Order: sequence, then structure tokens, then C-alpha cells
Amino acid sequence: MLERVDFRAAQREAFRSDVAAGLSAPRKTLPSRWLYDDRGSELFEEITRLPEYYPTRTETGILRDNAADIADFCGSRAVLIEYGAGAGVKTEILLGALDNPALYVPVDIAGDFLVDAANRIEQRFPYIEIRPVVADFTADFDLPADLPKLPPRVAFFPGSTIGNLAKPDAVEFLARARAHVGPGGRMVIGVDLRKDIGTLIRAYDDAAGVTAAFNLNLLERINRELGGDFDLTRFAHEARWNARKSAIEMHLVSLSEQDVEVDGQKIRFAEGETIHTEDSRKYELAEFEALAASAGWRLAQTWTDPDGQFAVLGLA
Ligand code: AVI
Repeated sequence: MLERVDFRAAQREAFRSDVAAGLSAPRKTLPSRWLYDDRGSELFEEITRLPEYYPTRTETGILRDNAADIADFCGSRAVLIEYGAGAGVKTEILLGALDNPALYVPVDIAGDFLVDAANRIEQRFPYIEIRPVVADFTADFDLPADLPKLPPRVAFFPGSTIGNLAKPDAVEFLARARAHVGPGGRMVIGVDLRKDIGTLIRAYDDAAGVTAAFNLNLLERINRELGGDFDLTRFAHEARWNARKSAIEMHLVSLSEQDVEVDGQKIRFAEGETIHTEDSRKYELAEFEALAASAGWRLAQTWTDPDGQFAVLGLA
């Protein structure tokens, strides 16, 4: 099994420089990837079980209801490459349905998380070979050279995480996955669809305040890891619909004029000024089809729920 790799020092430096740049920008912003420290990942897990947060259970239902069809699309003896390990039950549904999969390749930047996910899959599917790869899948990386080259290589990217990427980054990611699977390869990807704004806002600003805690945890992380002095009672979570981007934006709103110190740097906030912490894009099917086409993919299959909230797409 994979050795536990300690990325902590490099991650800490990347976090430090993103925070320094993001909080000194005219419009304060922080990349959403930093929401996921241990506490943030726990809170995200909690979000996925909230009554208002429809994406996880809807996508899981689509995978379950269409498992045989999706497995058929993937082909037999598939090499399944999953970007971002730890989709848990979704991975298990697909692996359980695949015809005699040759190999499972989870890719994740968090070594510890990857080991846990790989161990879980190993226990559940002892007959499937697993090759975890530690890499940041939002940046360029190569798969191990000795992976079987023959199709079907299948890229799996559930969770609608593609929606958290800006469009150029999404195209870059899709093109990278295209290169990873090679000619004849395929992709199964979860995409959250545009829907009424009320449903979206409720999903990102739940009544129990779990999404608020998830967002505010980023300030706690800055305090803990970078010696910040954010007073969490003086910031509030906000979920906004941005129609131009077709995205839910998460913000942290300063409730008063205030100064905060981070890493020896003073940061001034006006009352109502925000830190933009995440975009979650919601696509029309045709729009996503065009995006995928610009990265070399053809939309071959569409599986959705009865209400058309979410789509699992088969790309070829
Ligand atoms: C991980 N990602 C797909 C989630 C989303 O829905 O955009 C992250 C999230 N942010 C707030 N709630 C969930």
C-alpha cells in the first residue's frame, strides 16, 4: 500500500502565498480548494447529507439507477481513473457494476485521504488492483508510465466538482483527462444543472448553518495555520446567485469596518466588503456539451434524475 506522503510543508507555503495575494487584491478572494482542511472536509461530508443539498443524493441515485448502462458504456476490463479520491459510495456503485475492471487508479493531492480511500476500496473489492497516484489533478501531471495503455481507460469525475473550476480551468482539466485516457478512452462525469434560484440558494445556505460553518472555517484555518486574528463573529456566510456566470458564489461578509492581521500583514475591511471563497457553476446541458467538445470530447450519453436537477454524462 502507498506510503504516507507528507505534503504539508509545500501546501502550507502555497496556502500562505494564496492568502497574501487574495486578501490584498482589490476584490478579496481565496481559492476554494483551501476550504478542505480536516475540519472543512468533515463539514463538507455533513453538507452532502443535508436535506437542502440535493447534488450528492441525486447523483448517487442516477448512478444507482443506471449502473448497468454506465458500466456498459465503460466497457469490460476498464482501467478506472478517478480524479479526487473519496467519492465513497459513488465509486463503489461504479466499481461494483463494471465488468471485470482491470485497475482502479484514484488520484488525489491529499496522501492520507488517498490511502484511506484506497484501503476502503481494497476491503470492499479485494479482486480489483489499485494504483493510487498522489497528484494535484487541477494541475498538469502524468499518470505512471506502466499503466495499461489499451482502452478502455475511463476517467471518473463525480460530484460536480467541475463546477468549482473557472471555465478555462475546466477545459484544461477535461483536455488533460482526454490525454490521460488516450484514443478510444471515455469519461463519466457529474454535472450540476441550472435550476430555480431558490433551490440553489437553499442548497448553499442551509437552515442548520453547516455551509456557513464550512465557509467560516476558512478564516479559522488562516488563524490556526498562518497566525491570523480573524474574529469569526464579525464575518457572515453569504450564498449569491451570479446570473452572468451561472454560478452560486460563496462569500464571507465583513459585518463591520475592521482590521485583521495575517502573517504580519494588516488587512482592512470595509463594512459589507466580502471575501469571495467559491464559485459553483450550474450548466445547461448544451453549454457543457460545447465546453467538453472544446476539450476534445463528444457527449455520448446523458443520464439524469426525473426532475432534471443533475446529469451524469458519458463522454467519448
Ligand atoms: C465540492 N463541490 C462540488 C461542492 C459544490 O456544491 O460546489 C462544494 C460546496 N460548497 C458549498 N457546498 C458545497
